[in-house]
Amino acid sequence: MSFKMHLLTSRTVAVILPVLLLLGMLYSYIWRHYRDGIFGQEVRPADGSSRVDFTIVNHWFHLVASDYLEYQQPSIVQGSRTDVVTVTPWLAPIVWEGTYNPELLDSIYRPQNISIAATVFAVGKYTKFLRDFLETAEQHFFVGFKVHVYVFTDRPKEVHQVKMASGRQLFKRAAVDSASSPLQLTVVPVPGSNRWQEISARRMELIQTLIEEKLQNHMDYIFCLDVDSKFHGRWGTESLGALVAVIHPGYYRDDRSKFPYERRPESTAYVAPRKGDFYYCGGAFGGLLQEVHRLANTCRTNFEADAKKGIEAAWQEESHLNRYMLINKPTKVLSPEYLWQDFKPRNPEVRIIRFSGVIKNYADIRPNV
Ligand code: UD2
Repeated sequence: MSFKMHLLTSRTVAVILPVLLLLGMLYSYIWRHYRDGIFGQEVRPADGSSRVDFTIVNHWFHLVASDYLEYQQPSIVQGSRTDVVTVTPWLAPIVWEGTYNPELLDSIYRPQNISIAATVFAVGKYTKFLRDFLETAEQHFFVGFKVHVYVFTDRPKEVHQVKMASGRQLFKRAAVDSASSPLQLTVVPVPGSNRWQEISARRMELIQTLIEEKLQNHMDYIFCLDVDSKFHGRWGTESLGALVAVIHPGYYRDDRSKFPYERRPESTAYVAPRKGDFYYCGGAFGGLLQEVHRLANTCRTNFEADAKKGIEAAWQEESHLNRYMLINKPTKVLSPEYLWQDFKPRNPEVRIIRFSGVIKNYADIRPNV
């Protein structure tokens, strides 16, 4: 190569290299802004590791109402419910009938095309509750929205019988609302157990795995529900929030000293005597995928740490959930309308029962007593 040629090549390299570098920096800057705008900021785990956990989609928190919808003027001086408390001390709404406008809420969430996963466990004889659970979910649970129910069971054949008996592969909601989409159903096979406590407690681990392996990037929200229950009224967009807890119907008028928290300090679920907000149900909770994943992961880890010490919390995963929610406050709290118990007479402040546990004979259905 001649000296001139050599000079030309080194000059070209000297010019092209910085230009390429600049272009690279510009590209990464633009991409980062574009990605954050669309997907939100990356959420890094609390332990400071570099593993990317989940992404938060900002537009979910941006509430866009239709310009054409007319509805009753909300009052700023007169609450629609004065007989109950409708906000927590950390300013999360407590949802009671009469505190929200369902049409307004649906009109905000429908254009977002959100999807909701629901998990339900039917292990052993609990499969007998599935038909009523699914059929009533079809009528009342997020009608008009994309809902996918995941049934965890050791008896998949019995779930298929429920599906066949309903006369269709998918549960259709046409009878309720012609605009609504069908309820999708997936059966997840799980092993059985000789102990009901283990079945109940193992749910957190399976929910965590489901989110990681199947739901991430496909669904927006998740609700985890007890199968021995039926829907009787609307459960819809008013229940959406980042972390959603349901107040247990059995203790909501009691002093917190009576809450059945885990009281042994050796347990990771321990709650001290003068602590506690509300006692929440293990039978219904939910929220955004990443929030429920964090909850399930923590409860499962704490449950395992206890097991190593030979401790099982007083109410299994419900105790761990209550401990978790005491520290990680729910952003939306659902009143006991969202999980009542059929054997309990309805109190006057409960104007509607939306979801309720059926009366069951524990000795008949549990593998152990
Ligand atoms: C309460 C809670 C429940 C759980 C439990 C403590 C409510 C309304 N219920 O209900 O969520 O926290 O206390 O462990 O808050 N299951 C089976 N097969 C079994 C046993 C249980 O599939 O053999 C599943 C099933 O989905 C059932 C759930 O576990 O709905 C909870 O079990 P449960 O209903 O027997 O517990 P229960 O009524 O004491």
